[in-house]
Amino acid sequence: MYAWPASEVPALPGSGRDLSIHDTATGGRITLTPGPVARIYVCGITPYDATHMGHAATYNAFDLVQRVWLDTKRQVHYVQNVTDVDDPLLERARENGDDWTALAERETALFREDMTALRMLPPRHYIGAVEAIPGIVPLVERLRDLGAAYELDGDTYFSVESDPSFGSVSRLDAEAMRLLSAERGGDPERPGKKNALDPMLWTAARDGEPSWDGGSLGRGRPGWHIECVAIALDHLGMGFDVQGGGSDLAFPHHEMGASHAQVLTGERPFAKTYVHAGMVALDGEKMSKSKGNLVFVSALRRDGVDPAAIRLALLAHHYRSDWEWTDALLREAEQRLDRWRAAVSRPDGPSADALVDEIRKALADDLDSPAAVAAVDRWAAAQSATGGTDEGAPGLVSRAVDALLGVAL
Ligand code: 5CA
Ligand code: ZN
Repeated sequence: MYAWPASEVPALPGSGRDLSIHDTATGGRITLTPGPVARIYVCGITPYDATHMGHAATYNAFDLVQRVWLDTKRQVHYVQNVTDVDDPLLERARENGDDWTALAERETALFREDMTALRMLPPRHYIGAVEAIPGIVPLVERLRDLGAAYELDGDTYFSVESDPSFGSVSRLDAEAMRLLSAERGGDPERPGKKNALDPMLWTAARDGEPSWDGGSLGRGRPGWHIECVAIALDHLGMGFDVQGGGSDLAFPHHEMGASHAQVLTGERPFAKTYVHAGMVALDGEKMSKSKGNLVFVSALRRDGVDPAAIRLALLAHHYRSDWEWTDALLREAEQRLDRWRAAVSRPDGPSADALVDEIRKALADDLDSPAAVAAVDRWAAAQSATGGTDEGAPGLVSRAVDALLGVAL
């Protein structure tokens, strides 16, 4: 499906630095040195509600990854999915007496508008679960033929024991996996499974639910993890540079995806690095559609909040930290935006060459956006205190803040 329009990324003098990023699977830093084309897969939304600040924070982190790569003159092959058929979407549609396809289309359209307003660069391939079904079915059949999948009352499950490296993404112990599996879409209590953790690959058609032709699997719909595997393998192949998402995706989603792909291809790794953003909370609890404690990007925009201020509020936090959304953060970001805009609107200012390098250095250092923001703050403070005579400086700052942080001044 179509994604959304790309905002222009201004070119900067010199070249950026290679990105060193925290990898969940090793628990340490990895310096990424992709070839001329960097490959990234970022898990997309399940479109049953609007984009909240938690989603926006996660997509902001991976937008920064793209911007760092573009600044090193690489091309970026970025793929994102939309989980446009899944249990929570069907449940929400049922509760509201809504048509599930209409709900998914409406919320996906709103997501596109939010991403555009926030200057998040679009993926090159934006693929819905439904449109991926013809590619998913043969993968599930292959897993079954390899002995890595089995049938239970018409449903098809993946056997986690078929992957000797199962567990290597999240590195959790069995008990933690079991708890998270129950919380995050798994069914560890279902009798008859070979291993309680085994996830569904293909759900047999159920009354009142949509279903598709599954070839030898029978009619049904795809499981969640195989959806992202099929899309990533189709558009990126094995060994792509980064798989990204919020920290709630490390297990089971990214763990299971890695296992599916590794068993299917006999190769490792699925992704070279697994990168996870922290969780944004509201009133002390993780912001989530199921809890309903949400601040929506679209609602703030409707209230007249400048999307650049929303983006600055996100950038003020390190992507790996868990943090709490408050109105005060937004006020602070609005004031910062005003200061930065005033500073770049002058005809000259203090030299900004060192600032560009500071922003580059901060982002290359595990996407340290708060350090990048602090560096721009210092330049803006110097501009307002003493000014400067460099006529190119305000324009350079504006271009750097846009190219590297996605904020239009
Ligand atoms: N469709 C699947 C991924 S394939 C999914 O998790 N969709 S989602 O709509 O629930 O979440 C979309 C992205 O936002 C995921 O990367 C998720 O980890 C992230 N996310 C969800 N809630 C928060 C939050 N409160 N803070 C930060 N990131 C969040
Ligand atoms: Zn995913």
